[in-house]
Amino acid sequence: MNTQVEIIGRSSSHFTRVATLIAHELDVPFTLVPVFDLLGSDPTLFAGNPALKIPVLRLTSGPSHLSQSTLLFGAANIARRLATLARPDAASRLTWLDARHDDLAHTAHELVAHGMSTQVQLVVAARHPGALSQSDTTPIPRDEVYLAKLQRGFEGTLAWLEAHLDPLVCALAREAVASAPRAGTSLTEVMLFCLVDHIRYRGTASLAPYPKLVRFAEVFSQRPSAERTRYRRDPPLESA
Ligand SMILES: N[C@@H](CCC(=O)N[C@@H](CS)C(=O)NCC(=O)O)C(=O)O
Repeated sequence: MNTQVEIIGRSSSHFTRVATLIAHELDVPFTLVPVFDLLGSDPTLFAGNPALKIPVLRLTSGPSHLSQSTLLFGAANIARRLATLARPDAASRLTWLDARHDDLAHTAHELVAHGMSTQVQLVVAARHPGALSQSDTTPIPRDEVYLAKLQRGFEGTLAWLEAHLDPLVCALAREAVASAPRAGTSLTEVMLFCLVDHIRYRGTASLAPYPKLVRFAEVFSQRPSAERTRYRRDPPLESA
């Protein structure tokens, strides 16, 4: 492959981990370019993402004097693009939802994506109390009311995923037994793993009510791609 692949993000971010874990699953070599300041409001801090979010995928190709870069924003978007760069045998390890119509799997995917976004808000709220009420463009209720609803919706989402985990994994794996380890995986399972493991890492909610999700994450964490992307702080860049 003569395309240089960079993932701009951070090793403690669950959305970034979806992208990096999938790059490992797909055997696509990449460089992680760490972002240290998530509170900045200059898009250049986020590799040009106007939404001021990570991860961003930067693909650079061509000889150095003529090289051209393409940017892609968003973990799921990045995952799909990485699949186009993978060898066919590696690409087939990952399955996507659109290939079939399974109502349970689509609803679960929506809730996993919602849970991931809520987790971002809960982490921000925990670190910067008052941050959620400071928007001058969107009328947001007082912190406590907003946070209580956020937390309630988060717990409801996790409870739903706990209750539907077995049929969900069977549907995604197209197999009858949910617990059997398998070679491939799906975007939905990668996202669910990154979410549950991030809740453990950040302590945003108790995982005690969700033993099936915990077990799912334990089994998933044995995949080499999961081991290689464990949550951690990125070391500061060496100054030149
Ligand atoms: N829609 C984006 C969401 C990404 C996202 O929320 N990333 C978090 C890090 S896990 C972020 O950029 N947080 C900084 C902020 O929200 O200010 C995606 O799918 O990748």
